[in-house]
Amino acid sequence: MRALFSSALIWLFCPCVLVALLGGLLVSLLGNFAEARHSKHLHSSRKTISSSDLLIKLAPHTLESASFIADLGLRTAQVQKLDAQWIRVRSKQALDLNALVLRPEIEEIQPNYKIKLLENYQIEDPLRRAALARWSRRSREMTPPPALEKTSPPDVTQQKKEAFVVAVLDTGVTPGASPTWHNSREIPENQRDDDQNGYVDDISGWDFVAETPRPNDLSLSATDVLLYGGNPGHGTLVAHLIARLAPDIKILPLRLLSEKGEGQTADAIRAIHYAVDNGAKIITGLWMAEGEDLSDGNENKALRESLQYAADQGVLFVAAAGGSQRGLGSNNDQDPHPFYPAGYPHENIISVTALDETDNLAPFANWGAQSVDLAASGFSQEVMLDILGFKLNWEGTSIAAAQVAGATALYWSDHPRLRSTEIKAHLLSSTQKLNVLAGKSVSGGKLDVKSLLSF
Ligand SMILES: [Ca+2]
Ligand SMILES: [Ca+2]
Repeated sequence: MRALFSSALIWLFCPCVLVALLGGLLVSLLGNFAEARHSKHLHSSRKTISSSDLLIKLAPHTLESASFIADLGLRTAQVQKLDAQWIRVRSKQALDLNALVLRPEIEEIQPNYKIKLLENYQIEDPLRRAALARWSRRSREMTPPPALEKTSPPDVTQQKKEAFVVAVLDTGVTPGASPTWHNSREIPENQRDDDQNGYVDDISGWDFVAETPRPNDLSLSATDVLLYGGNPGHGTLVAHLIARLAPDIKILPLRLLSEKGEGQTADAIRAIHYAVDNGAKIITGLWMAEGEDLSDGNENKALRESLQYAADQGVLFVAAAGGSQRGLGSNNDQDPHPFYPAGYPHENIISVTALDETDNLAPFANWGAQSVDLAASGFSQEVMLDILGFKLNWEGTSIAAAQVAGATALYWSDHPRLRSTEIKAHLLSSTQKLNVLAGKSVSGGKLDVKSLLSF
């Protein structure tokens, strides 16, 4: 028995020594790396420092130099341009970060942080889940319907409204679920990038997950949907809600979340730039991004800079404040514990939380006197995905945020000369003040569409 115990102790002890040795080695490596960081504004997570999927910000005018990449010793690396300065570098070989960070051409390095859907809905009824699976299979092959021929030419006001674009950065949108943006500079299905924007045949948005011109809202396999619910059309629902409030505007679907509701910072950056560069005035981003942890010195600077790009171009970014970050019934004040992008200080971000049917804060909803702008209903009986052939009740801050995006689009398309800062100010000023939101949001009120439209 004693021998058995000793033997067990040895087996326990050996791995401990090994772990300690490896840990020491890791700490030493990280220590060297941390020293380099101080001199180069390196933004990296200690947990993911060994990541071979990195976002690198190059000094201006470095990007065109292909020899620079070869010079780094990244011959087997995949390099993808994200914007004017940021690139994504994926490598199967270990990257010598200490060498990279010393290069004068490199301004920043960070991991390609994950993003994920805030609220992934579950459908309890197996019959409805089966219907969803059938719909998902159809959605996979669907192409957008051709633009409808109108019997009479639209008047000037109507044309202006139809030119107003809201980009839905989400799980995709099922074709036909909402009026869809059309890229008139691109010829479909000729395998050419006619408008030279970097995307081939992108006539109605882009799927950044699968790299195809069909940003359709997909679900998991039929089995997964039946067993687990899968993605029950989050992006389609968001587009549907926006179009219900603003039926004349156009939805630009950009799929950056997979059917599991997961994505990455690199695609968020590309999608934000795509939306801004193709004329979207409002972007919805109802997901959360990893990487911001100031206590650990981590920053998702790449995402922040793309949101600043949108701000500089006068584009609003509607974000869901999220919920249940620390569990139901707990303190959901996100001022001291913000999550992102809703919690960023950018002036163009509108952070929305959810109310229940009785105009109380929904029990799951986050709030924040400085970080949450306003509230809207997150428990709508009217909200349903009727394209599925049955009614669904949904809840969450995504629903609230989608309604704010729709109302803002309706108002802004009526007042196209107003700047984004004015639109946001009018939105917040026109809210219906509620005691439950006093001290828990910037405006202290809930979305009031009628009041906003008469502002
Ligand atoms: Ca193109
Ligand atoms: Ca083409």
